[in-house]
Amino acid sequence: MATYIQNVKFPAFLLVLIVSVPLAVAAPGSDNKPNIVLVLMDNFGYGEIGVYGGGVLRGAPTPRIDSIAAEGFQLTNFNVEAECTPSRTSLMTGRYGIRARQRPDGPPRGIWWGITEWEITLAEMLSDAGYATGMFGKWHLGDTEGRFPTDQGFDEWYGIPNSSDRAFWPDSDSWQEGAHPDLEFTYVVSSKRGETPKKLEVYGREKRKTIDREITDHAIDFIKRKAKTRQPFFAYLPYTQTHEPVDAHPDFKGTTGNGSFADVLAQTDAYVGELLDTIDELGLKDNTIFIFTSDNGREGITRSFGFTGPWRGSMFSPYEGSLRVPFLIRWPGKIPAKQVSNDIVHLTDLFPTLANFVGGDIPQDRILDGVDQSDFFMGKSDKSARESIVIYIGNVLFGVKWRNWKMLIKEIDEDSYAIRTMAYPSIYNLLIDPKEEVPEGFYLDDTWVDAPLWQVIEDHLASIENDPGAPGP
Ligand SMILES: [Ca+2]
Ligand SMILES: [Ca+2]
Repeated sequence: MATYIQNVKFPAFLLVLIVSVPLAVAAPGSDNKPNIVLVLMDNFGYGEIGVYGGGVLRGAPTPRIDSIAAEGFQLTNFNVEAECTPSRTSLMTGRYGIRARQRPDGPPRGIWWGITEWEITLAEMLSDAGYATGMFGKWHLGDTEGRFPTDQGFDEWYGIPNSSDRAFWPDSDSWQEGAHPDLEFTYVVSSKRGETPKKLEVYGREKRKTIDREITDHAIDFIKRKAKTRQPFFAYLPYTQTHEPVDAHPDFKGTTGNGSFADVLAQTDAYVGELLDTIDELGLKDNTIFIFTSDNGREGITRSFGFTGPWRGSMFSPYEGSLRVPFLIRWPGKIPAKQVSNDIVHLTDLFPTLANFVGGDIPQDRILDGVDQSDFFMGKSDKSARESIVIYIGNVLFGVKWRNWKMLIKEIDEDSYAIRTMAYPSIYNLLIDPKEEVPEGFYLDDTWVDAPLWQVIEDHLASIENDPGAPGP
């Protein structure tokens, strides 16, 4: 960490654990608890879908995804982490990714990434609250024994353990068999709770075309099976698109006439529509929380075709195009329809918020970074329960957002990915300069923002100092 940061003097006060009293939302008896369907896209920018300025502008209308906004709450300042694994850690644990990987004595490579068994996942919390839990899609939080989804609270899983990067390998002309003992093609796998995942098929470019179709089919089957019981369910769909390679299903390839990305956008909208129709036809609409979001902004690769809307940059950067993604939530009768807010919300907030919606337990023995947004989502408060987030790339702290202000103590060169440590932090007013084009070098009217911005960093670093790190592996 830079000298600049090390010199910060920590305030004497201690961090405050984010612990909330569960709301009495769910009626007694698990059969009255709301079902949860959570769709998580991969490397999917803020600007892809219609209600965020995409859709037809991107060559494919997205009426089904847009309908979630019409029937629910749309956030325009929903923040994630800058890459897959820390972001999925935030979602699953309610803790910033840095907390899962900060232990300095872990193995240097291979094992020490993702989350260890010690972490209490969203699926474990919901499982303990009486939920059936199914995951259909990409995990990317650990691929060794004891760390698969079905070791971490999911009753069943169909999908891929790691990144879709590996879908290139089987089709590569330059693949070298036996190059390293850890190297093997990724397989589509399935497992039940506690089982070793069964390898089904090699995940190559052909499989890439059909896997999101299969994820949808498996999830619909799960939802229909669970609807016959009185047990509430959590269906988690981390789709593999629109991570590269973006390969549309044969049913959609060429259908938009606007290229593979638009075809996949149309495909995704149709699949989300099938999920919504399933919920509605089963009579579960009013008793199901439906969420659509993404793990991080668009791909960083040149010509990868993703779109961040008005925001600068792409994933692996500290800019808004990396951190701000679509977030739509529908729960008819509980969450008011047609709501839009630009207040800051973070992916870590889903854990405590969903825990409060369902009467689940929030861990008391560890630091949670997420805050309970249930009052905000349900219209009982017109303000988000948080005003700030911290920004990391890997283990490096880049800066902070507070209200409409942003401070970067490091910037990144978007061509070379070189990190620049700023002698004077870059300050951006995101309402005046949404694209982060010109740091406010002479913000003489507004130097007061230093105080709240640095306070967020100081509080966060104090909490990290006091955090022993996740035990494991
Ligand atoms: Ca991702
Ligand atoms: Ca666990």
